[in-house]
Amino acid sequence: MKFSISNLILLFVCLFQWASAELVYFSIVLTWAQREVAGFTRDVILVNNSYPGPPLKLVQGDEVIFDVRNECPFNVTVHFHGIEQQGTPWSDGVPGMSQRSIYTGHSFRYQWTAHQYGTYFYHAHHRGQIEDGLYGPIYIEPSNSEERPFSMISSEESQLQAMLVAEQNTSPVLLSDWRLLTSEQIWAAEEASGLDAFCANALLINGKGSVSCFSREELDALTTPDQQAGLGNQSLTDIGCFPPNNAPAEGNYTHDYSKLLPTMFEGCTPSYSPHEIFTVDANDQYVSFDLISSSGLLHLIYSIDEHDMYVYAVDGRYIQPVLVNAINLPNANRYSILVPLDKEPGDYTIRMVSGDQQQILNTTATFRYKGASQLNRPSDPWVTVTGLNATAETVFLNDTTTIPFPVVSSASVADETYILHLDRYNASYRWTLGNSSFNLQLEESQPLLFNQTAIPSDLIIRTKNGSWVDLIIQVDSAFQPSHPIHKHSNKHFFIGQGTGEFTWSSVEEAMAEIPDSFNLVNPSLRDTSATALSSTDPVWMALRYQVVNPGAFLLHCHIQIHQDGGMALAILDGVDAWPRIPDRYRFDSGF
Ligand SMILES: *[C@@H]1O[C@H](CO)[C@@H](O)[C@H](O)[C@H]1NC(C)=O
Ligand SMILES: *[C@@H]1O[C@H](CO)[C@@H](O)[C@H](O)[C@H]1NC(C)=O
Ligand SMILES: *[C@@H]1O[C@H](CO)[C@@H](O)[C@H](O)[C@H]1NC(C)=O
Ligand SMILES: *[C@@H]1O[C@H](CO)[C@@H](O)[C@H](O)[C@H]1NC(C)=O
Ligand SMILES: *[C@@H]1O[C@H](CO)[C@@H](O)[C@H](O)[C@H]1NC(C)=O
Ligand SMILES: *[C@@H]1O[C@H](CO)[C@@H](O)[C@H](O)[C@H]1NC(C)=O
Ligand SMILES: *[C@@H]1O[C@H](CO)[C@@H](O)[C@H](O)[C@H]1NC(C)=O
Ligand SMILES: *[C@@H]1O[C@H](CO)[C@@H](O)[C@H](O)[C@H]1NC(C)=O
Ligand SMILES: *[C@@H]1O[C@H](CO)[C@@H](O)[C@H](O)[C@H]1NC(C)=O
Ligand SMILES: *[C@@H]1O[C@H](CO)[C@@H](O)[C@H](O)[C@H]1NC(C)=O
Ligand SMILES: *[C@@H]1O[C@H](CO)[C@@H](O)[C@H](O)[C@H]1NC(C)=O
Ligand SMILES: [Cu+2]
Repeated sequence: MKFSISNLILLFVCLFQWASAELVYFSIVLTWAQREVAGFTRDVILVNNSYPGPPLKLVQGDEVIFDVRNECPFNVTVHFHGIEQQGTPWSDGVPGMSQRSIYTGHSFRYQWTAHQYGTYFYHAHHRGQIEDGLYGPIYIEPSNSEERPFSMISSEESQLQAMLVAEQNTSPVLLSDWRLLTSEQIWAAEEASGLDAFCANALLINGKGSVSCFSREELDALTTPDQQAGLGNQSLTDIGCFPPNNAPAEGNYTHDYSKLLPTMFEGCTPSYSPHEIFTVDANDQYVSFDLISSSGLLHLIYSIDEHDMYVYAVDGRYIQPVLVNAINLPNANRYSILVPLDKEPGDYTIRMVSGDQQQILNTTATFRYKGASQLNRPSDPWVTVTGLNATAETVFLNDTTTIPFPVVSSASVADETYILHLDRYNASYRWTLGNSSFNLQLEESQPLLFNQTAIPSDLIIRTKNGSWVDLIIQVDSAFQPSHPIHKHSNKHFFIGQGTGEFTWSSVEEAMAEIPDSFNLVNPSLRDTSATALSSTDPVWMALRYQVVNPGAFLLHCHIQIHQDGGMALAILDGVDAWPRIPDRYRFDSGF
């Protein structure tokens, strides 16, 4: 048999593809440099000279080597949000937990296997650096053996085919908020003033957006009744935010307002930067996007004027598809959507607005049908600039009721229960998640993976391998935002929630009295679950997971200033089956 050159090239390409499906190298260089974002220049963490970072694309089953070289004038680490790190707890990227932080001029090699499929993202996990722009998408193409949920949308063959093709061509959309100050400026001002800096300056879609300033009259007219209830006789600041001297929002602590910096709570200057344009082809019938919230502060409500969205995956896992018009994304959650391209061809506005009560903030992008001329009218919004329904028909995703596809069952009874109190701690900007507040300095202590007693014991819970664990997150005080609580390593079930104090000692006991507050039949499966807003009463939520991956993993709020302020807890999963750490990870923080 004789090989032609083209046959040889084909053979080479096949071998190369086979080889690259096994082991993927991805290396990034982090630098700290001035960039214009949202129309304003500030220092930003660049990933290979870009903000946001480049996407990492994998196929389920791939092994990844992810090298980080730190050229920033400060320590960094990189975490892979939602990646379970099964068997590789040393690659989770959390300083003081799984590694020492990477200092200037050093590199670190993360290595893990993509056992899961779907949408994730990598992001900074050292101090507040996620708010300095260190994040990028991760997409893991599902293997063919994973059943798709699309037949629940349509049973028609041509439709199914169009949805499969749309999924193959899916693209990530990074949604975020943005501040004009760096994370260290914000943290220093919080420590000096005693205040929780809960206002952003702009919202961004794929790193693009502008700052809009509403007039006093516009702001007063937009202020919602719920906001007015919290404001009393005060008004929103010129950046649409609650003022720093608002008692309900900041709690009853002493403050030094003279230590605030301009733009933290007020000081609006408009900018006019290009926004993102998504071009779609009506011939495709559907387009798929993977929405990723890399927001540091605000929940984000996302909608495409006049269009429906089928949400078909959440946090990197298929769900029974749900038809909605708007999604309120808690920080760090991901939603994959299929959008039917069945509207009059033209330009439609994509609207993203703050989903949090403390601030009115918005941005836009364009959803453009390829080859079409402009609509001869503005497109009709589903959602108002304050995050309310703009029509009687608008359907919001109900985040707590998404059903995994296929349904996965959780144990009916847990082996271990931890009731974790989430509250302020001695200052507006300090927080607890458990009995104590996790001091930010502890990030520089010996990693718990190597030394289980490196930090105070009231910041640690210890679980047994194989155990089913219930985490009851009890938000103790009223007037709290929704807290997106993220558990590192494997996913958890969101099994219940309620108002008031969780007065029982276990879910089993609570279920005997309030069964309707729980769902053990087809609960949502997540890596980040948000507590309900608590305007007037305390609230609680119950999360259940099985310990399958021994290691030191953080549980924390994904509102970055809350994590900085101590809303975090170390979980030593599987202390009875602790892993043997490879020497290269144990003894060195770099190579
Ligand atoms: C980032 O830059 C480095 C050094 O220039 C290069 O080797 C690497 O391939 C780049 N990574 C990506 C993801 O583009
Ligand atoms: C930076 O990281 C090194 C190595 O982990 C650590 O010794 C040092 O304390 C860190 N420095 C700061 C300022 O966090
Ligand atoms: C606003 O209300 C507070 C008490 O709720 C009161 O102390 C203060 O004087 C009021 N300020 C104005 C300007 O009315
Ligand atoms: C605020 O705290 C002070 C000191 O602890 C206390 O005297 C005061 O009653 C508190 N005020 C409110 C409104 O809770
Ligand atoms: C925010 O919404 C207002 C009112 O709809 C609009 O005029 C403004 O352009 C929007 N801002 C951005 C940055 O899109
Ligand atoms: C928003 O929804 C509520 C409740 O369904 C409805 O009463 C209201 O009319 C809607 N708002 C608009 C602007 O249609
Ligand atoms: C979501 O669904 C749950 C369960 O049906 C319900 O209790 C809750 O009120 C819904 N939430 C919203 C915001 O509609
Ligand atoms: C926080 O406040 C509590 C009770 O008021 C007090 O016992 C504790 O010492 C304070 N902790 C710190 C770190 O200030
Ligand atoms: C573990 O950390 C504790 C607390 O810092 C320290 O006393 C102990 O010496 C450390 N153990 C090892 C083996 O380094
Ligand atoms: C918090 O304190 C309670 C009561 O002392 C204790 O049972 C529980 O284990 C503590 N939790 C943590 C995380 O230390
Ligand atoms: C931990 O428990 C899981 C689930 O029972 C099991 O599959 C795994 O082998 C255990 N790991 C170790 C190291 O014992
Ligand atoms: Cu929080």
